[in-house]
Amino acid sequence: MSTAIDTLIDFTTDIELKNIAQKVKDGIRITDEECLVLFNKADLPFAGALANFVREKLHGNKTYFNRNFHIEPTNVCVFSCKFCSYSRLYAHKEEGWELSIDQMLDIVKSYDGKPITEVHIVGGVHPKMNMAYFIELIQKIHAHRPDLHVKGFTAVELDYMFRKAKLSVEEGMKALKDAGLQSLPGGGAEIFHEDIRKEIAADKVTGEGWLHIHETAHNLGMHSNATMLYGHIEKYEHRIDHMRKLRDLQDKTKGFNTFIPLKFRNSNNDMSHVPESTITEDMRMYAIARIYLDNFPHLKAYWPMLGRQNAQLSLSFGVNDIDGTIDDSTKIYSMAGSEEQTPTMSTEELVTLIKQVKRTPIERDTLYNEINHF
Ligand code: V47
Ligand code: SF4
Repeated sequence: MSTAIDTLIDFTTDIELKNIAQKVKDGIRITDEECLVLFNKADLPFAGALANFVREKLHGNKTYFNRNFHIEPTNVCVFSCKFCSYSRLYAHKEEGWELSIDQMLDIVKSYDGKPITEVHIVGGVHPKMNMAYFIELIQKIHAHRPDLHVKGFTAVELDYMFRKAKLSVEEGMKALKDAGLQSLPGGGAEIFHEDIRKEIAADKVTGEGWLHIHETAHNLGMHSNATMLYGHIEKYEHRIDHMRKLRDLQDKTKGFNTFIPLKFRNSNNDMSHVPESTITEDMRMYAIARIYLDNFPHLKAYWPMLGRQNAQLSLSFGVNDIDGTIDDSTKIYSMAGSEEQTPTMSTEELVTLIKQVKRTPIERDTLYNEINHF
């Protein structure tokens, strides 16, 4: 019986695209050159059909979400990424916020009795918040609620913490793991390629440094995510370079759970003159990532940044995870101009959103163990 992908192959006249579709059907990894062909030539229906084939081969209709909240310890930051709408430079720290350990524990306690499975800790890089401070925070969260998975700290925060504590990456990561840190979020990756990184995020951890931190975490048995900030001044070649470095590391460690493309939002930052990508380009980005990153189990659309309707749309373009309930606990995207100014969704809303597009909602924990089918 002829399937949708056979029909796609039959009706594609461009020989390069036809060969790529055949490879995807046969489960053969595509090369960087072929990925560039996709970016340059594949229209949305073509890229989407291939990505959907991969997505359904891996997950069928299953679409994951989790029940989580964020803690953002501070928006004061020693770094000065040009795309960041959120941070207040350390020099102007009185304009920002800083939470004490007790205030953060109060946030955790406000979820007592609620079926939340994950706390995601991420924020600016405040020099006062050092290793000892975060070890105490993690230990106290863990002691109060041992069942809560602590996913925390971008490689940017970790790199700064470890250097300040004069610890190697391995020593630092081991100390945080011993305190109760269970996995790393994917932030801080931006674009690894030096030509772009030096323009948009000149003073923080390098691409190599980011990858080394994640590799070290993986070698200690921890899992992590990876992001890519796209749709600004980078070219397709830089996106491919970024994804290749992730694919190579994943071949070595198998420690990444999820790839999360993050659409650049242009409000209230030093790159406000750079136009945002179109929704067609966003969906092509998801689709091509799903096709290229054949060793990443999951592809996430982060709805607080993309908006809930676009996140719903992405479920037809390779995405199988839409993050979590969030509970209005993050400011990063509302400050950057997202439509979602107070991001929160109840479990019922997430379930409805997924069911409306005929996918099957599944609540997961951070490591993608299935908790509830709806
Ligand atoms: O690294 C900052 C991004 C990231 C803007 O691992 C911006 O599950 C767009 O990584 N436009 C931090 N993006 C958030 C993050 C994340 C979020 C959700 C889930 C996970 C996960 C990780 O936010 C930063 C940066 O790439 N960001 N400013 C902006 N103007
Ligand atoms: Fe600081 Fe992160 Fe903003 Fe860069 S993106 S300025 S590291 S908070």
